Amino acid sequence: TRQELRDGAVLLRERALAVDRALLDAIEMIVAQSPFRRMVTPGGFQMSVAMSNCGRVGWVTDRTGYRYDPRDPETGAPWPAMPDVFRTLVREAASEAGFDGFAPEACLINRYEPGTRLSLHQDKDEQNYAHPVVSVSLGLPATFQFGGLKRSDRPMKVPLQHGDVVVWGGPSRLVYHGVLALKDGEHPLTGRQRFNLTFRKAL
Ligand code: MD5
Ligand code: FE
Repeated sequence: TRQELRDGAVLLRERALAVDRALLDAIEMIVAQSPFRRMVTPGGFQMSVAMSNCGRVGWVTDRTGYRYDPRDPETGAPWPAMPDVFRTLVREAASEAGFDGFAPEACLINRYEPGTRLSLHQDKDEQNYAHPVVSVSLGLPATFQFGGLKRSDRPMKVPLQHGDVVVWGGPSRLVYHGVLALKDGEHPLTGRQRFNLTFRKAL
């Protein structure tokens, strides 16, 4: 099912279900090379979400700021390549939401455990906001918050479940968003975890 959450934000419920195991296997391969780690924000806070990346560049934060980096700062090596199963799913989903030819070079992999949250923010570290951001949810359900272009706009709550894909484009590309503290639970494929893949054209 295809549901427009607001102008430019399209929720494709369970769109990734047919390839869920392939996506999770690929995550396992990636984090064997570039392990999950909790990064530090420029303000000095350690994030509760653990992150890794694949693709030509990866999103990182440390005391010096946010950036896209071609190398994993923890290992010094390039990030693992973006698997074809990621590339194909995301290209198709973006197309279904009205963005043909979406070819992201960055995939941020977020890992949430019970209690982990992502506070309200905008994604502003990319060069060109004409490209959408595509996100894929796997494992435990989460409550996603998304508001408006001002932090003070009251956010609306959207439950995101295993296999859901969201395409954030057009007027939704720069809206404030976050994830509420993950509720404890058990998912047959991921246990007590939620993974989110966030695909962006960074360059
Ligand atoms: C997550 N990750 O569930 C989310 C999914 C992040 C992040 O927010 O920055 O790693 S991506 C959600 C997103 C991206 C761009 C725009 C909007 C939402 N939006 O307009 O609401 O781990
Ligand atoms: Fe974000």
